[in-house]
Amino acid sequence: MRSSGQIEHGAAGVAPSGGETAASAGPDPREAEFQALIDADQRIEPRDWMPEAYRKTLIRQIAQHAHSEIIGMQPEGNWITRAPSLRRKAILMAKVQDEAGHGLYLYCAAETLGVDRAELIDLLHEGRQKYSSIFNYPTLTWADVGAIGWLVDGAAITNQIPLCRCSFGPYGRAMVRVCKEESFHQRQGFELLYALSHGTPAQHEMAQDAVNRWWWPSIEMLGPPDTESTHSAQSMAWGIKRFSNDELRQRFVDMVAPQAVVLGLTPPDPELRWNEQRGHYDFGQPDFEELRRVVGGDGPCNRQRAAHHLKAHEDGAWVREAAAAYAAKHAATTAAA
Ligand code: BYC
Repeated sequence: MRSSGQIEHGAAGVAPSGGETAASAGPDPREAEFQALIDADQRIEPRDWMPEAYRKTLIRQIAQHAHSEIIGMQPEGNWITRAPSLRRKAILMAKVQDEAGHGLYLYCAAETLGVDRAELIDLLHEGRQKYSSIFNYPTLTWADVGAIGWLVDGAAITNQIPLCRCSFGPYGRAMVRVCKEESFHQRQGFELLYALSHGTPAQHEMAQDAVNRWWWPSIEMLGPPDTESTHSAQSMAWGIKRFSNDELRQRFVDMVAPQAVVLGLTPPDPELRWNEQRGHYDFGQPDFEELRRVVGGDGPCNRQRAAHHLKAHEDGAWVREAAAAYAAKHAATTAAA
């Protein structure tokens, strides 16, 4: 495994972008140019100068996002061989494949910041980078595939649509396509749950049980409350995040609460009700202690997800080696010609 300490402590393998110019007195004038671009809502591109902390924040968030897409293939992948019809199987395979694609765009976006995908994957395996808490819950029944589409993809879209306007160009542009696909994913989850909810009593019960289990983790996946969010203020000042975790949580609840009525399913929150005065839904207090536990590695499936990813990575080593050998051979042939 390669050493990855550089990413956490310095400019992993790229020319320094100059945030901390050695021994120079006074503020770096490039800092003012960078800030002027941010203030004018312009995009920062990979070759532009950027403060080191901005670069590190983006690497942290984009890598975590990429890892989430890839680890997120596991809970749903679990149901591909057991989908109840050929149509459902084809849809689920396409969805899981889309998630692999999202992971790849995101690793590419991170690489424009001068890190290497292999380094990021090593950091994930060493537990030094995170992935979304939501993928540490098990998929116990077929209805969970619907609940993931409706709620998890719903929360993901709520978070990701504003990321299309992220100040860092490659991340924002990757999000445009990701959001189009996620929105399709959410609809398939809704349609799946609708069919179950309006099917036999046993199917309805299965759909309700899935919603009971996925409702709160989906609300929690939008991050800790604003009072405890360490990165929000700085990320918002930099135009990386456009809304705080709690603002996005409210948007998400406002979107899914009326959809639950159409589905004929009851969210497991006795405090969920429309508040005419606020123009929003009121909802109960999420269990942020549980979020902390799951993020800290103690969710129902953390160990299983990490072990499976590591095994798949090791099993695939020969593919990476073969591709590298082919590329080297091809480069040698081209150079000789
Ligand atoms: N899980 O200061 P905060 C998908 C961490 S995949 C784990 O608020 P920030 C899909 C946070 O990293 C969708 N960790 O942080 C795929 C930080 O720790 P570090 C995934 C979490 O970054 C397959 C600490 O808590 N989406 O759609 O300002 C199938 C303090 O938090 C979580 C993204 O990744 C969590 N839930 O805000 C289906 C979107 N929440 O890093 C669907 C991009 C917080 O200091 N990411 N933490 O050690 C973001 O928008 C932001 O990173 C977050 C957190 C809103 C998640």
